[in-house]
Amino acid sequence: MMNRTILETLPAGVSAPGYDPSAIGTGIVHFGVGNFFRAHEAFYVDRCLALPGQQDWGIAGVGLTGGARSQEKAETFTAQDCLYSLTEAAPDGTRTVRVIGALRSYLLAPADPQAVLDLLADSATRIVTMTITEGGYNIDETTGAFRLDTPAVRSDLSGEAPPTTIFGFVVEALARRRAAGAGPFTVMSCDNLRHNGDVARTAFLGYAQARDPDLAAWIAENVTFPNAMVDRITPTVDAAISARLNAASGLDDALPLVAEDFTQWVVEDKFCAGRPALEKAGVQFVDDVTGYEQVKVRMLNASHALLAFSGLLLGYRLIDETLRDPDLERFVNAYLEQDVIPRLSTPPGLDAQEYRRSVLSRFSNPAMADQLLRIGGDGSSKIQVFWTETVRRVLADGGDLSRIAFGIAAYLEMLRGVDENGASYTPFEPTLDAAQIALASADDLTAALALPSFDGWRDVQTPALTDAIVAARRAIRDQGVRAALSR
Ligand code: CS2
Repeated sequence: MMNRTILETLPAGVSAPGYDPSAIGTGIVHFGVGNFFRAHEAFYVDRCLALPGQQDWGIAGVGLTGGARSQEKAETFTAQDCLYSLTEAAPDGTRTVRVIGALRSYLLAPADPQAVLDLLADSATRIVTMTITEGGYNIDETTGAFRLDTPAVRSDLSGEAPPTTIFGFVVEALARRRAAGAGPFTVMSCDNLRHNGDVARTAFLGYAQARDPDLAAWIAENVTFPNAMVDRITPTVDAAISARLNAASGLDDALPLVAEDFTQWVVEDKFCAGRPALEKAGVQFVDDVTGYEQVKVRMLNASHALLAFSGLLLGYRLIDETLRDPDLERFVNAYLEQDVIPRLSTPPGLDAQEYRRSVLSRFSNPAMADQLLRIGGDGSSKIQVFWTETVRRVLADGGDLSRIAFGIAAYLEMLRGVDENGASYTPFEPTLDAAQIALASADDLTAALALPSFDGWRDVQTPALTDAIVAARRAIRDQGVRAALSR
């Protein structure tokens, strides 16, 4: 395993952090240390840390889930002094490898909740960031409110034991900071949500309100929740990919990462307790991210999901394969050009057609081997976030429902876990239970429309949309995906 001692003698072609990682302070606490965070936020902060006067902005990572695998992950991070290599892969096959040193420590919350609270309460912590997935904000999609009735939230609210949810940790830490006069920190979501900062605000204030209305008022007054658009495709790294990355870099890294060479972070400049000089590291600061996130979520993420669901059914496993299939390529272009783009308000200077071409070319990057099971995973949460606005708009203006219906049908047929060649795979659906997933296999093709996946437009759902979904499912089952696609 690699650690700090190898920084002096890195293999040729691997860049070291432009600073001494052991001399960096911690100014940011991040919840959810997944691959995307490591290739995105940590990558930008790593660039900042190399600039003069920026050495207080190292990141402490926090894992919220317990269990043996999380324990092992925490031990590996610690054994590597939280260093890891990032390979950036361009479509033409060019690769660069750098060691990222921005992550300064890694804490496992279930193992030591007090250490996490102490860190958050420390006035050196000035920003709390998170990648907790689209479904992680505990929002009821039909009412838009924070759900107080889940067992974990109820237990955290009871205050009988140390917190287990991010809401419990952050709000308890803010209570301590308020009592100690330590001031607020910024709370920043790095998930792919519409108005991710506003969603985070709803969630944390919803929790705080149930705990203590005075505290909630203080948070509303003092804590900022910037909205941000985040973008960098970062595949899952399995043992085989890890071995290939290490063979190419010459490192012995237990946590290697690969990401596309493209990266973007557009952020509202609302940081109540200071921030690193991210604008010098390639981050765009804007007054309003709405247009950027609309384009990102409705074009990139939505078409990603569409290709993942239908590609899995056709027997593909990687996203670049789906775009080499002329039927899928035609279909996703039609979806973007006819269903999405006409209903977007793009930010000034952003050309939607150009964005479409760029997104599809990024998906086609063969150097990435990005997995459809990753992209299509947690589909139930993603559909609500990525498709809802487009579905609502098409329903409202009476547009053609056929492509949307096909996408929903492909999602439900995909949930059955068997492709058209009879090969099985396991869809990853953390928010659905087995009985819900089983609805996708019912003979009654409307039964699965009760899934929460479709809550985002339940109030405007029409019989015409239901009929079109049922017809598309019937066509997929009877004639196959390809025939259903060209209907
Ligand atoms: C993907 C994203 O999993 C998904 O839903 O669409 O992870 C995508 O790769 C990133 O948002 C790219 O920025």
